[in-house]
Amino acid sequence: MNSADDSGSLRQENISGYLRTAFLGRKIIYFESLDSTNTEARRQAPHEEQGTVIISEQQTAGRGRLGREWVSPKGVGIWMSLILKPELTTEKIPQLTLIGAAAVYLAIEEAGIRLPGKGLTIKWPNDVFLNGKKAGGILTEMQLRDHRPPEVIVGIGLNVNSREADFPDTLRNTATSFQIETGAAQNRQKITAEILNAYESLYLDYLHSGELGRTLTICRERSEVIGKAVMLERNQSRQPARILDLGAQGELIAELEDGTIQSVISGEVSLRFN
Ligand code: BT5
Repeated sequence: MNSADDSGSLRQENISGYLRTAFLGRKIIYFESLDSTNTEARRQAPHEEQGTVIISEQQTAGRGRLGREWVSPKGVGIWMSLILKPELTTEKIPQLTLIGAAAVYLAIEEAGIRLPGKGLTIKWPNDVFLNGKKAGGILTEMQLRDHRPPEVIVGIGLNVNSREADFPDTLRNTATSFQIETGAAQNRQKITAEILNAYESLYLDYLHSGELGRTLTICRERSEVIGKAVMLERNQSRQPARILDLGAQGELIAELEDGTIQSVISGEVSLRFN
């Protein structure tokens, strides 16, 4: 993509044609470069309506969870943040991350992208894997103001057309993209719109029913972790466990070595494969 020809960019006009949403992505604030779309969304949330989306072709300070870095090179990925203002109590907010992962799965189906091998899986609660390597992640953040619905920022990062050379050496063996896995460049504009289409639908289901419904079905069926032995990492502690299932609220149900069953809420732990 060069600046004279903008037809490949993620500007609003290139995405709108694929959108079927009522409110999500109807306003896209577009940047060629930004520190982090989540940081920008936090700045904009107080004066933006629910549904506004921040997109940048590149992030210079893309963020993962717990202060980790998210590598976001120019023009090869989808780096976007959704501004939501749900009437939900705070314990119901982490589930918006699972909706993000499920929306990415549905979007890829809807875009007709076929992946060889085991395809797209979800490593609870926020990682999108392709054939066992990480291709995306979700970062949900919240800011509270008095007597108003919380401002929730759902940041979605997806490596679409990244090539191996786009990843630093430290990620070469663990990161992948749709282009690497399928051998062909994919349409970022359509994928972006399909994520927004799927997100809005799953989000409205959740708000109306209070249940995760289809999100839970997808996160279970496409789980990278159910049935596996993992290390639960919290702060400094590490605990071996076997993952049995996801509960109705999207929590992880883990069996510890002594046979006790524990449910784990997202945000509390990271999972590491042994
Ligand atoms: C995540 O964190 O996976 C959440 C990533 C969210 C990124 C989006 S992009 C739009 C929005 N704006 C932001 O600033 N962020 C959001 P976590 O589970 O903590 O994983 C971070 C780890 O993934 C890093 O420590 C690396 O090991 C690895 N990583 C970093 N960049 C990667 C990439 N592009 N592809 C695959 N793995 C990556």
